[in-house]
Amino acid sequence: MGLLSKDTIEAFQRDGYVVIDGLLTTDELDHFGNAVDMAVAKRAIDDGRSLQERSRYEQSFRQCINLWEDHAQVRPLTFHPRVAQAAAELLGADAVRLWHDQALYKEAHGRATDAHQDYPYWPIAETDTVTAWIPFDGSQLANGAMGYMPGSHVSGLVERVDIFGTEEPADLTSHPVLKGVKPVFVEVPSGSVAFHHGLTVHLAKENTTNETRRVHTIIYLRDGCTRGTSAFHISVDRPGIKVGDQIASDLTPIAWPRPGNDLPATPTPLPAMLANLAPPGVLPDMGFDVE
Ligand SMILES: O=C(O)CCC(=O)C(=O)O
Repeated sequence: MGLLSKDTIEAFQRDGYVVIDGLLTTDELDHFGNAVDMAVAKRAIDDGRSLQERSRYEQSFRQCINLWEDHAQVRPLTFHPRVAQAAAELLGADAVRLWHDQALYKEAHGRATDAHQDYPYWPIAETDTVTAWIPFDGSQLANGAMGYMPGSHVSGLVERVDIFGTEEPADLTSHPVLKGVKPVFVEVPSGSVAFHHGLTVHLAKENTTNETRRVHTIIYLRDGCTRGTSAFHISVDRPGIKVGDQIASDLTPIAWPRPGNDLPATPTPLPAMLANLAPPGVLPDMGFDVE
């Protein structure tokens, strides 16, 4: 049986984003919020840098990828059946796989997130991807609310913006293809989940408050998607998926539907050669311990 209304699915197809209320209970937010807090703190333990000492990109948020791997308490959130079912229905997919999860903790006075599309960062041939953005305390304009450019996912724009470098990137919101479109900043109530398509141009405000904006995100792709290019990405290079092959491995398991809502097994550990690709804490630890 479907979870989402026709209106919700149509809004996503039209705008490239939608906020869905009531996907998580208050108990789940408390429980998973604590689990992700602990996981992020553990990943950050060896990073003594102040916000100012971090890179421009890192000043926007502390990013911890694939917490589901090394933190068993986070796994039921990353594979939350209702959130994953909603993602599948938005994509019109019979099944979705996980691309990866990531906590995006925008710390007090963290910088704005530069406008970008996600899909150009991923070597996936098909564009059927969607991100679930879960703020444990809801999100407000003051603490880093997301903004979306409505319809940008069907504008034909596919532009890789380098938001990782030292220079301020070109402002994608002013791209000629998007003339007349303005970002819509959205406050997400607690318990709701904001979804955006991989081609939707999005950005986030700075966090002007003294509290961290605590967000966990889950990126899904339609089951059956294939690797499009040889551009490096951990989600396909780690399991050795070749260009043209279906993206299917223990690192990108089916998120929905799962028989009996079981949880996927821990994937094959990260090879040592890939462990130091990212700043401290971004990727799962080598020889991690699942609690
Ligand atoms: O949370 C943010 O500030 C940015 C989120 C984002 O870019 C994403 O989830 O794709």
